[in-house]
Order: sequence, then structure tokens, then C-alpha cells
Amino acid sequence: MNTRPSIAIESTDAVVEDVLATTSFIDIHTHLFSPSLGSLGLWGIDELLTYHYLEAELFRFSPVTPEHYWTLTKTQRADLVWKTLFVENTPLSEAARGVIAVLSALKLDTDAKSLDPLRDYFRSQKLVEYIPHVFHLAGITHAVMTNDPLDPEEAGMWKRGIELDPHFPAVMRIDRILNQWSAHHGALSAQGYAAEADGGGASMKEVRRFLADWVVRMKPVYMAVSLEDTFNFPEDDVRTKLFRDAVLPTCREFHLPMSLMIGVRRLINPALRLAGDGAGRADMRAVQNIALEFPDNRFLISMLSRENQHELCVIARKFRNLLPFGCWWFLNNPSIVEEMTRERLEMLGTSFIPQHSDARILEQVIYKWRNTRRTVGPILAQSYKLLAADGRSVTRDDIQRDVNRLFRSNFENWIQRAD
Ligand code: RAT
Ligand code: ZN
Repeated sequence: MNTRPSIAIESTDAVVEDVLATTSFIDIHTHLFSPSLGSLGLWGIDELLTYHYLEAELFRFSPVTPEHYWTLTKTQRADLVWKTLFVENTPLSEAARGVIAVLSALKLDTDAKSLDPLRDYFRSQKLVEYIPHVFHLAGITHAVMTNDPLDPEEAGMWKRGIELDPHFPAVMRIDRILNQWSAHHGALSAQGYAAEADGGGASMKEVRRFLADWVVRMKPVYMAVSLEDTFNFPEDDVRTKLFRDAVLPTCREFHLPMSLMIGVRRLINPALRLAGDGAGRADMRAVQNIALEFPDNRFLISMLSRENQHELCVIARKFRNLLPFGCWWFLNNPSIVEEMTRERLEMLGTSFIPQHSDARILEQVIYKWRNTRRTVGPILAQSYKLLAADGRSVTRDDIQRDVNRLFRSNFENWIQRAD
């Protein structure tokens, strides 16, 4: 006789919703910063409104030219975005609705005619209390950062010494090394590492020394790079050499996973600056080749193109050193999150990480994680209902274990850190 305290089919949605609501997640990729990194951390209404997702939308609704927009102050830009996207138009897009959800969660006026009262509210917050409040509203315990050892401002702060905040684990982001070696090898030389333009001589040894020194300084939980949709591996180029002879050996030495975010088309409209990037379908053979050649490295993988998602699931089924994560950037819309999450559950069970926020502005974690819970809940519930219909009902403990895996322990195990 089955004595498991199974939940009734008609309660499945409510139990899943409750488990999701009461489980705190780890946000495994953000652009947020610990308060010890000072001015790098963005928060408040002006930052929320000048988020690059909204700037891209502004130019569709307003006659303002990008050239003129960039001459405005941040306050003027925020006013223009609010007036255009929130007053003169209904904020229906995901990014615009997100601002409304944040204001509502903070009990602020979602229909404000002027931003001044909102500015007063944010100005009166003290970060030491405000960050835990925002994390609580978002239902997260950690926001994993993105840290660039070749960003002059950020590198200077790390070198002067930073108090590490356990709620903001670091990630060493090495786009400048892997994607723009010709422009940035000089910066390594300037820091005292003998790096040559063609990657020859002692360059690989020196890049390893550079990475190792920064691992010691930052204590990152993984290394990361974003790659163009045209990314191929292997190729006869410096990047392949850097991957093989410097980056991946360093990851192995320090037991760090490597995160590959593939599919961006940088600056397809340069006038839009940070809002000017696009997306393209990538050749998944690169991922397959990497997984096969480096069985002793662990990879977090996110593809930007919707068209790459199914193939990523297929490849992940073949290679246990790949962990698909997130519905990245242009994919973070309910319709696509729904499709991708269902596909991943069907093909990978719980062996993936459904989402990260990619938040750039602190309060965004509130709406991004609420939306994830809202979209993922019914999909998880549907999987349990199908399982019950096939003859195996589930308990609340089963659901709790699965939610923990998806939104916490798959990541904790991947980085082999238990704090
Ligand atoms: O999603 C974003 O905000 C993008 O601008 C990128 O930062 C992307 O997530 C990345 O990490 O490269
Ligand atoms: Zn990002």
C-alpha cells in the first residue's frame, strides 16, 4: 500500500506555488555589485527607467534621436522614458511592466505624474537595510556578480582591497581577454604580465599567472565569457589558444566552472550603445566540441537564440559536464520562458538551472524573480499532474527537493561550495 503523503491532483498548483514562494533562490548571474564596490552598484528610479531594455523601447515610441538622448542628464532621460513609455503609452512590455511591479512591491505610486516623490523615497533608503529588504521581496539569498579584472575602475577597487560580501559572490568575467585580445593584451602587460599580441612567447603562462592572481583576489565562484553568435571552437586563433592553454587549465586548477553565454551580436545598432546589441543563432558544434575536449572542466551554458535551445538540451543529455542555465536577455519573456522550461524539464528532468535575473539595477530582482515564479509554477505543476496521471503521485517533499535543486543546489554543487 502507498503510504506516501501524496498531494491531491487538484492541490498541485497551490502546493507548487507555495513551495516556490517560500524557497529562497540563488541568482546565479547578475550585474549587481556588493556595496563594497561603491558606485558600481545601481539602484533607484532613475536607474530603473534608464535600463537599456527600456531605452531600446523608448526609441520605438519617441521621436528623440539616440544622439540627442545621450546629451541629456540621467534625470532628464528617466523623465523622458517615464513620460513616453508609462504616461503616454501603456507599459505592456516585459521590461516596462517590470518597473510597475517594482513600484507596486515597494508600495509606491504606479501611476505617478511626476517622478519626484519616487526619487525622494529612493534617496531616503539606507543600502545596508534596503538590500536585504529587496532580496526578501525577490525571494533570493545571493546575487552573483559579474566582475571584470580589466575594467580600470573596478580593478582599482579590488586592488585597493574589498570586503567580500557573502551575499554577492564574485564571478571573473574575461570577455576582454577572450574576445578582444588585440585591444587588451596591453592592459595585462601594464599590470606586469608579459602578454604578446600574437599570444606567443610566455603569453599563455603569463595569462595563467594573471588569472590565478585574480582568482586569489576575487575568490570567484566561476569564470565567465559572453560570445558572439559566430563563435566557433576550435579555430586557428588566439582565442582557442587562450581557452585551451590558459583559461580552462586555470579553471581546473581552482576547480571553477566556466560559464559560456553564446549568441550575442554586439552593437548591431551602435547609436543605441548598451541597448544596441542583437541576438543570433549559433553553431552548437562549438559547445559539443568543448564539452568533448574538456571532460574535466564544468561548464554553465546559456544560449541567446530561441532556435538553439532544443539542441542545447540534446547536447546536455550527452555531456554531464554541461549545465544549461537561464533564459537569457531577449528570452526572458513569459512566452519563451514557458516553452524553454517545459522543454528542459521534459529532456533533462531537474538537471538544469531554469533562470537567472541578469539584473543591472538592484530592484529589478523583485520583478524578474516574481515573474519567474509565476511562469515556472504552472509548468512544474503540470509535470507533476502528468506524473500522477501516469501512476506516481508526488509529495510536498518531492516538490521541495526539486525546487531546491533547480534554484539552489544544482548551482551550489556545480561550484562545489556549501555556504
Ligand atoms: O542582459 C543584459 O543585460 C545584457 O546587457 C548583457 O549584460 C548580458 O547579460 C551579458 O552578461 O553579457
Ligand atoms: Zn548578463
